[in-house]
Amino acid sequence: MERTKTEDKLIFSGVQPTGNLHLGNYLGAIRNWVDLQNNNNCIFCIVDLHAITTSENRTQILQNTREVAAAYIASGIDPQKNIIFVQSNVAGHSELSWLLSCHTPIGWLNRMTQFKDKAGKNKEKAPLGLYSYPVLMAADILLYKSTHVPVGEDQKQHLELSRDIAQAFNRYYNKEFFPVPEPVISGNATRLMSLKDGLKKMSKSDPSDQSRINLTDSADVIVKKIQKAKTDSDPFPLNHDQLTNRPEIKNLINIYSTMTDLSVDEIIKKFNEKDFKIFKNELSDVLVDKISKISVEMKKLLTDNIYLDSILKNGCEKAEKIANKNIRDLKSLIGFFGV
Ligand code: AQP
Repeated sequence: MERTKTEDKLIFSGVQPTGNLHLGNYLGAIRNWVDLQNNNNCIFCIVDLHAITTSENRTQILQNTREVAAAYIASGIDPQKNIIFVQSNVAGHSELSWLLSCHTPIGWLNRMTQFKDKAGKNKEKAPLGLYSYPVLMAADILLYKSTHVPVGEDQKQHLELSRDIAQAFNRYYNKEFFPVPEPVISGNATRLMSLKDGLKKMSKSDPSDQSRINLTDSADVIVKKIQKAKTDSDPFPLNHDQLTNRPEIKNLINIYSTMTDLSVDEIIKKFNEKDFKIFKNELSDVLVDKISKISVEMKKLLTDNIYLDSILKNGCEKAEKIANKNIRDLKSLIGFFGV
């Protein structure tokens, strides 16, 4: 029986069109959204305004935007049931970002660890947009009066800030204008690590293609990357304790666990005393089975820009309708002329 959506819940999430979408983006985000769409109203955004906060991501933005749209659809997000659209197509994101920034103390932004990581040593030269990125993220969520936001480990602090901004705004105008958005933590793959270094996050921007499984990788490439994934010279762990100080092994077991829904203990039991090669072969099989299907579908979708663009235009119209009303109400609450 088809279940009806929970009308009072509105889920918002997004991915940056920065190229090289990978298994971490899928297991840590997109796959969870596929489950959420069945019972909830969902808005899935392609956050291109966020992508331009770093100079290396400003090229190929159009191609990367279509790649994210294709990944959403190929992974099972239904464009008829949900709103899929591009952030820069709805002016309300930038507008609300400014309005919220006037209610955001600089001290709150100074605490954001991602800015410190991404700006590196030369903070004085970092763009203002990278610094105020979390305010834009708050605007993305609050523009639609979203109630729930699926977040990965690395976005938790930003969501906390969105909650603080919503509360500060509501307090200032003495009105519950924005719902205070709740995090949705789903799945157990909160953070996948690089296949080459178990202490580094699997990331689109890692210069080494071998560090990640891309959603566009073919079956052959997936098998090769898993074969070459870093391990160590010790045998397959016999228990949890033997995972200590073995981040690469832990990561591969975590990936297997997330893909199969077997617990780490069950995996250790299944493979202990076996050669690592056997584990890696099975891991490859599991990944090929799922990811190469997505890859084939993505490649097919990417040959049909007319279809992809029509999905995004349609999504933009739906998103704009909600956004425009909320912006109008907000301007009236602030007391601006002409509303
Ligand atoms: N390694 C990961 N493990 C689990 N989840 C991950 N996500 C990203 N990397 C991992 C989740 O994917 C969603 C979209 O991420 P994003 O596009 O906003 O950018 P990001 O978090 O900065 O992802 P990347 O891949 O690391 O990109 P770059 O290299 O451009 O910074 C988010 O929900 C994120 O948690």
